[in-house]
Amino acid sequence: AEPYNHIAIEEKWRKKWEENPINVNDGKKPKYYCLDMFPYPSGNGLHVGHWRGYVISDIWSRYKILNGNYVVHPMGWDAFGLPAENYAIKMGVHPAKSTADNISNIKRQIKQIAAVYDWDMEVNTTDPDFYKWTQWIFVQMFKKGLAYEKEMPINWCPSCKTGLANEEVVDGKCERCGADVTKKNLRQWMLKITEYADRLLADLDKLDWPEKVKKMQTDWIGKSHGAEIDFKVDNSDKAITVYTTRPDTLFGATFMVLAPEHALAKELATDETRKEVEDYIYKTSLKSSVDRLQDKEKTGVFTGSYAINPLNNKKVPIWLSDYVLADYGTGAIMCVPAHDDRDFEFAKKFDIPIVQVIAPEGKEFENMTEAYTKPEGLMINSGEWNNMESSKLKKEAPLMIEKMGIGKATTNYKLRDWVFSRQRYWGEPIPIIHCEKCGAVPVPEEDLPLLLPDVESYQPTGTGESPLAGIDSWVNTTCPCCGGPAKRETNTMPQWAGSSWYFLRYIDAHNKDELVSREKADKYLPVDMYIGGVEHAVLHLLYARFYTKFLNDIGVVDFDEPFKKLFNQGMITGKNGIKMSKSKGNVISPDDLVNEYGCDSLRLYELFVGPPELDSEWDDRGIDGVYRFITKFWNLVNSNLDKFVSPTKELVKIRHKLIYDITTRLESFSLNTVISGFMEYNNKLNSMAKEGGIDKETLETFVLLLSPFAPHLSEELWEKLGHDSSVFNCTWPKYNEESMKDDEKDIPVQVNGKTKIVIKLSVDISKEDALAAGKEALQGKLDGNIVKEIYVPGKIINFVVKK
Ligand code: ANZ
Ligand code: ZN
Repeated sequence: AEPYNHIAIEEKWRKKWEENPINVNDGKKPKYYCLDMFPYPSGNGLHVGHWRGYVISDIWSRYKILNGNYVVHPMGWDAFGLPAENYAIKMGVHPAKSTADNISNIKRQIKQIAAVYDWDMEVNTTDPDFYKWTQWIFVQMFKKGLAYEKEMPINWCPSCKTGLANEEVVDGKCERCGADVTKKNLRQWMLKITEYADRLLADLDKLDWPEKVKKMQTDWIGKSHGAEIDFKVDNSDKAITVYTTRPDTLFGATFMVLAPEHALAKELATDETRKEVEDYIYKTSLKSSVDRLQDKEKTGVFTGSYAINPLNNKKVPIWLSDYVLADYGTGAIMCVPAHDDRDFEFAKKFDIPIVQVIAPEGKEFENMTEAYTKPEGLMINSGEWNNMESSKLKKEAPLMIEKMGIGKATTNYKLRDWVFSRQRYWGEPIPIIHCEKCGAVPVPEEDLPLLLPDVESYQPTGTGESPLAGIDSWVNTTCPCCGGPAKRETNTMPQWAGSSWYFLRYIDAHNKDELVSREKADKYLPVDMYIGGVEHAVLHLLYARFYTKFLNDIGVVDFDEPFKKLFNQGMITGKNGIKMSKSKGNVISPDDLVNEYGCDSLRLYELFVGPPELDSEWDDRGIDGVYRFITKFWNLVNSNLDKFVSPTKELVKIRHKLIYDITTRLESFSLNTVISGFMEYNNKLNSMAKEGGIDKETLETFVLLLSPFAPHLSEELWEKLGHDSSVFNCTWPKYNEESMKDDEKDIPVQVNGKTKIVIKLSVDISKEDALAAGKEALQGKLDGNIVKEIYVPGKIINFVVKK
């Protein structure tokens, strides 16, 4: 028969799909929006790991097309920001040129995947027609008071020479370049994401997302309930307010700790302690956040002052320590060493008394060697609270404290407002004009986009100002309000600005007047399925949810969650699980593989390599296996074209089982087992074809099921099977439970030759399964040990038993 020629076949069908697209919007079909996380056009091009997510989303899109949907499946470029700019600086090429070059190379590579992207929808975040709307959203936020200016110490990456959002600092290091992050006091543009904290938390319930990602967002938002309690400073009219989630332990508070940055820190020092206190404050200010987080040994200094525990009026010493953070809660804590690990460690080191106030199961400890941190047990050493259950008290104490007039019940969030300015060139200019008379004035909407000026020197300055500050002709302007002289804001937006809303623009990418028309938004949004890597769990995915809620509030869209369902694919790694990277020299480019084996083989191998949600190791020989499968199936169809038989009961059964197995595995995203399923059925069908011949319908069904995975091959075989229209015009086949059933027979189950019960068993059942079924049926009626087990297929089961 004719040999499988992937080059000719794939070329042929690319042309045909271009002439006759397979995903047509006839206005009647239900829409299904399947979105990929769009790539940063970095200079290295795509490797086989990038393919994985795109192959998964394409299979899902084609499956939805076969289920009668019009699938919105767009692609674009996330091209502003640090990754693109750092690459440009490294290569010494202007970022505008390097991003354009990278995009054209990556686009060529993405086209090799043969995904059903609609390139009319393509967006590029650096295109002025696009970032006009990124700026417009900022102006709307400014008008609503959600974008505001503030001078504050922010995270600063000394290597990228820019401020960073909290989300961009991972374990104290820059998420981009890995440098240790320091603090820098800078005037910032901030977005008030905290105003949405409760909605961002509560609405996670609506989402069909991996639990892991929901938990990461929940922890990041970090909502906790507790109390703020006021401690008077002894011999002073000052008071210190602490935030605690464990007001039940108030009687056990034997000292207090303030963050060294706390407003009262210096004031509390006495003549004897002043020098030591000031030294400690200064030393802390030099510490990078990594050191502060990772310091094993607790450090601290006694201020010399005392506070009064408001419940028992006992004097407690006030300390400073860097384990208390300045920007969480009130920056001051009451310390309960008996029931908190950090406080325990601190008390041990500085010899501060430890008072147990919770007794688990009434147990009092003689010498505590570690803190008992559970809110479970009876209160002791706690005055009127003695004998109360601590978990109950933990809930009730905030209101009791409020009634006593010593504090109030509060809720706290870990989430901080979003530091939104970058002191970098390659980003959307923030559309604000500073006027001495009128203050910060937004660029009028009709003047948007505010174009990023072309510059020669785009390297970060490190001065805390972006390179734009050096272009006088651009900076100096007139105030849109009063017409007087004014200066432009020179900071740019972070790389997340465009990606926070790009998925809305795809469906109306050429709209000159609106971000997206409301009519189209109502029809095609939100996203039904979002596919991408898990690394964006709290950055992009949180920001996009915030933007969507804001755009919902101002009436641009009528939904408040952008992504109904989320799938995170795992990474493809090199040998021994090492991440693919140019520096490690283990990058595998898809280009050669596509030439040698074809797109269809590579698509199949991307799935066969392992469970799609897990990291999987690339194995060069693995692709040979899928290539063999394809050729074997190709030959099966071709060699039977002129000798189909009529379907037997056996053939019908296997066809329905095939549909069932592939569909259920695909629906549950078990895509690697879909491919192994195809391989097994291919082997079975090959033997059946040799034994009694094979029917046309079974092979047609196989081709149809295979089409989302290996689209070129399937189209070619579909044509050979006598069809003149695309396989993607078909409907996904349905299985029928009745036809899948195996033939059954009555089998007597005997013990020592006497029939005890008769059961129904499939005629194809294995010996083990038959014996297991026999034992289960006999439950309780077997007294003695089985010494022999007999199964005569289709006839009898017999257990020989000895007492
Ligand atoms: C007394 C206490 C007793 C505490 C006890 C815990 C256990 P979450 O759940 O993360 O909100 N805390 C408050 N502000 C802090 C700050 N700025 N830096 C470091 N720690 C701070 O944690 C709240 C708890 O963390 C608070 O409750 C406080 O210690 C500490 F047996 O107060 B707790
Ligand atoms: Zn003005």
